Amino acid sequence: MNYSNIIFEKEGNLAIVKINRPKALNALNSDTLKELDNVIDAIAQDDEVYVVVLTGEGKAFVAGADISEMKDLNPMDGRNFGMLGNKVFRKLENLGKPVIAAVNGFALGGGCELSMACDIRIASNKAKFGQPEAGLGITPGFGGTQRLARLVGEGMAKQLIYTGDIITSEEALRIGLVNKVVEPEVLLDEAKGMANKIAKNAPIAVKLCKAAINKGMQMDIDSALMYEAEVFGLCFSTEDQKEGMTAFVEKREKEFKNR
Ligand code: DAK
Repeated sequence: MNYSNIIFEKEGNLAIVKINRPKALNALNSDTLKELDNVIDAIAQDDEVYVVVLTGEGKAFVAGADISEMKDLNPMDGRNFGMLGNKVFRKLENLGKPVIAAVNGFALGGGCELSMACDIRIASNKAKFGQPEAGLGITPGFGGTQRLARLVGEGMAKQLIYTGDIITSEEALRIGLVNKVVEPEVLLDEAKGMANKIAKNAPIAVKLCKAAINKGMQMDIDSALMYEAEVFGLCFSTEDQKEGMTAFVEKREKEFKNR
């Protein structure tokens, strides 16, 4: 597929995906959501890609769902738009590879929600976060009420969603919405550095860690620990487990093969 609204590049074992509608502050219209859907499928099937970095072109990460497109939707089109977005965000969240959001600027509404569907958020000190939907007469629709509450707690999520306040990346760091804040010039290198560090570990183990955390967070503790034991056991069916432990015992560098 040729992309018009995103840029997709591969660097070694990393995939770099950039939302590329800078004139509209990378607002997510349905064409962009469809391209994202397609690129996530392509990345899922690409055994060379171990980690994904997601960022935005220009001064925004993503300034939300596209208000000009949503404004005149009838209820059925609104439902279809919402279902498309939810499908894409969930696919990203469940992708069997870690996704790091490098949040370069505005991450508002659907943009904040997109960053929260990623595993890790690194933000520029120029980034701004918020869920301003209530001021537009709608509720967050791409998982904001759920993922924000899970990340920062119910009280803080309610404060941000009810007021629509836009917060700085420093405040986002303080409340646990982002993992790290860096200068804008080093944002992408910082995200790629972390991605490459992850990519050096056994990809299947990392994938199972993601599944254990994501699924376990939705379970009671006993079921979650049982699930952890299952994926732990599964690791012993991989060549990379043998390689990792043998290399340790033989005091040599390990060479993982994603098998
Ligand atoms: N949609 C469409 N265009 C947008 C946009 C957006 N969300 N955000 C910015 N733009 C466009 C502006 O219209 C402007 O276009 P031109 O006038 O140049 O043609 C261009 O980007 C530059 O924006 P500004 O001139 O406004 O730039 P400033 O630096 O002055 O202001 C800003 C930046 C980010 C503070 C401002 O643009 C802004 O407030 N933008 C809107 C932010 C926002 O409210 N975001 C939340 C959108 S609502 C659902 C699913 C999803 C959702 C809801 C339901 N269901 C499943 C039911 C999601 C909703 C949202 O995300």
